[in-house]
Amino acid sequence: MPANLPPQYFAAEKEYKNAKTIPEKIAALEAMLAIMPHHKGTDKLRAGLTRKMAQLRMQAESRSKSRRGSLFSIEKQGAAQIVLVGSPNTGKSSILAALTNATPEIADYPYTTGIPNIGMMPYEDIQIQIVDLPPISDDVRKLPFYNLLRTADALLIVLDGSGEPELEITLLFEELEAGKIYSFLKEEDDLPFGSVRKRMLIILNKCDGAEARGAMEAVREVTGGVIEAIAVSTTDGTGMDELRKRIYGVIEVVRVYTKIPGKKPDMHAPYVLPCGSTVMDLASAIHRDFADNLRFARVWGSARFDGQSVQRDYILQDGDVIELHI
Ligand SMILES: Nc1nc2c(ncn2[C@@H]2O[C@H](COP(=O)(O)OP(=O)(O)OP(=O)(O)O)[C@@H](O)[C@H]2O)c(=O)[nH]1
Ligand SMILES: [Mg+2]
Repeated sequence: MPANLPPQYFAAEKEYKNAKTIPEKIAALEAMLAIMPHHKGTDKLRAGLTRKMAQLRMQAESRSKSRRGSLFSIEKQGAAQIVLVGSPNTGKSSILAALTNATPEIADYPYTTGIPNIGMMPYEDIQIQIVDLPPISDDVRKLPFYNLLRTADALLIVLDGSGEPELEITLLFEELEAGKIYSFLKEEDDLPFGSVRKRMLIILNKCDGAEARGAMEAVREVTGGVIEAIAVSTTDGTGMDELRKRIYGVIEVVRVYTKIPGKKPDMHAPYVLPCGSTVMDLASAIHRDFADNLRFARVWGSARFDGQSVQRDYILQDGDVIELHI
């Protein structure tokens, strides 16, 4: 029986063939399995891919064990790499599954996730990489993916809103701080040498029952409201659309579109730059020649009038259309 596979499957297969690391291979296989239609013609193929995935997972696990404490890295893709962090069973994998195409294992017992799962979250015209990690229940320096926590663009702190989220977050901060990873709660001068400060968003999950009443206030008592928090439920979908927006907000980027003089702008593939980037930063991101020879730019969007000429130090806003003149 023919498999009748859609074109997206072959795109994912190409990604699998080009993948250099085990996590990338696993991500591509996950995508292939997710896209593959369910019928008799695909049974054999599905079984083969599932077997391959199990082998890769075992390889990854034994590698991360033998390299305990060494660097475990996942190549950044898309506009930003953000990681889901939290105690066991809080719903990290459920959140990854709700936001992306990934199909991580989800179960009602703790320590379900053994190695990171990766997914891409589409947001309007960009993609954000989300990494679901095994749970944290100890000093993060002991974890094989410790480095990932330090290099990620932001941390999504997942708490169980139906449990004791204020306790969870207090412990989690202690565990992160043991690895010199801080939020923006503490004053600048207090931090020890080698510390990193991470943008964070608190996700109060499982807010679908009466147990979650009062959870938000309890968490705010710990954070003083300095770290943004959102109540969601992956079970009934509460807050999930808002969550996507907040995740875009926490990575603090702007999307800018470029246009060639006399032509229409390319509104499909924005350049994604950190908030506060200038026209010059955009030019450098495009090509050195642009940066070296930039005279001025014209801006549609944030400028006072459309097509206004601006200097190199003009600060770009989300959605701006820019025409560079060299
Ligand atoms: N009531 C309720 N249950 C949820 C929600 N989200 C996840 N769960 C359940 O919580 C359990 C744990 O979910 P996972 O997504 O596996 O949690 P995790 O944080 O990835 O767990 P570990 O990998 O073990 O750390 C599962 O039984 C889920 O069905 C939610 O919004 N509401
Ligand atoms: Mg999990």
